[in-house]
Amino acid sequence: MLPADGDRAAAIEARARALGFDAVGFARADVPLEDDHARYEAFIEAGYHGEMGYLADNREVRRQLDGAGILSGAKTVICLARRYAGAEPDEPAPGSTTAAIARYARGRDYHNHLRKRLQKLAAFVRTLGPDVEARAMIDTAPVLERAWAARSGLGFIGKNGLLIVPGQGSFLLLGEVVTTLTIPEAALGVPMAERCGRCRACLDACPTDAFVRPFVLDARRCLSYATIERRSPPPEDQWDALGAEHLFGCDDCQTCCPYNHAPRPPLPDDAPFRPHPRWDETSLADLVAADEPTFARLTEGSPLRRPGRQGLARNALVVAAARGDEAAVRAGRRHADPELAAFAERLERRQQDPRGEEA
Ligand code: B12
Ligand code: SF4
Ligand code: SF4
Repeated sequence: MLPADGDRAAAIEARARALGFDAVGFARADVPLEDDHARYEAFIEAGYHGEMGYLADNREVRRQLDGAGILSGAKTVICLARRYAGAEPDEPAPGSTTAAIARYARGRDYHNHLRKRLQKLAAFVRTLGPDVEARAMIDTAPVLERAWAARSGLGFIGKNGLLIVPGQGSFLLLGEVVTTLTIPEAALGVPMAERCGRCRACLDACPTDAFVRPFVLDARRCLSYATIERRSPPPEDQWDALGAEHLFGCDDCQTCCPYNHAPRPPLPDDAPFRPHPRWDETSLADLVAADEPTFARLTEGSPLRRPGRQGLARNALVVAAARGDEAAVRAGRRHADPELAAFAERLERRQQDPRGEEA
């Protein structure tokens, strides 16, 4: 028997929690974003997206969910968050490869395992009425995920731009199920007021001063962009900031946030986000020297595949130079890929002559 109108939200929430989601919120999908879309337009106009051309595509589609671009006739968006870090007793050893990987990326690729859970939730939603359509999304459609999550009352956007769920922090990933099913008004979330107060720890902690002002990030200056999304080598003026601890992604504007230090429930023991042992067994020199088949094996099912073999090797070289890891830098200089070898040489020259007086 189908749940009565008023019970639908409760049934969906129970199913989402059984699928491992830590927070669930509902919002109208047929009311377009206004302020958030204007912020997004301003971000693109300012060129803050850098080489991420895909962010500038489908600009109108990003305003709404109920058009043909996402799901015609959509009425509701179910916003979900899954926590991936925090409150674990076992931080990786400082100086290890694992410690230089952002927390979300130390285990399995969330695009794969969270998508499967979202698809299961979408399948469940389709059973809740005749002809109900539902589409699961996680970085897979041109959607402003944080803006919808904020509208659904999941949490608030902090000055670091991240969605923070009070009691859970910001080390969480977002996903959505958009559907033609309607949810009673009473179950829709109420957006939360921002709760940063006078704190500005994230703005001060950012190693590259990437925030133009609170809430607004110039992605071109963000180390996450430099190590994951950028296709060209990280610019020399970011090498020091990348330093010894930014092989892939950056958590600096989150580790300092008081919301990530408040007591939180422990993560489930079998969490797919648990650091994969392969990173403790892989040295920076291994990452630098890897040929395509080795890279494919090392990054199987891992977010670290995203920058490609050359990109990850370049990141490893920057970290190696900062750590004084000569074996890794040597592996770079001798690399069969002439671009990598030249990059390793530039790094080495800079180390010997940090002020560039040689030239
Ligand atoms: C492109 C992208 C990046 C880029 C650009 C980030 C950026 N700030 O724009 C780079 C590569 C730099 C990046 C980095 C990271 N990312 Co990213 N990224 C994305 C992606 C794919 C699109 C973001 C986007 O559209 N940016 C354009 C800007 C304009 O939109 P926005 O950042 O969403 O901002 C909106 C709201 O914040 C709001 N807003 C902005 N200002 C204000 C001010 C006020 C007062 C209010 C109320 C609201 C508000 O309006 C904006 C426009 O709608 C999303 C997934 C998605 N489809 O949404 C993941 C996503 C945002 N990333 C995520 C993560 C985890 C990260 C990193 C932590 C990874 C890491 N450890 O290295 C860092 C964090 C950097 C940071 N401080 O933002 C998560 C964030 C989860 C969360 N808790 O918020 C997302 C949602 C992926 C996911 N599915 O979970 N990312
Ligand atoms: S992820 Fe790192 S570099 Fe990017 S804004 Fe946050 S602190 Fe700055
Ligand atoms: S560090 Fe402070 S200012 Fe930044 S998001 Fe957290 S509470 Fe807000």
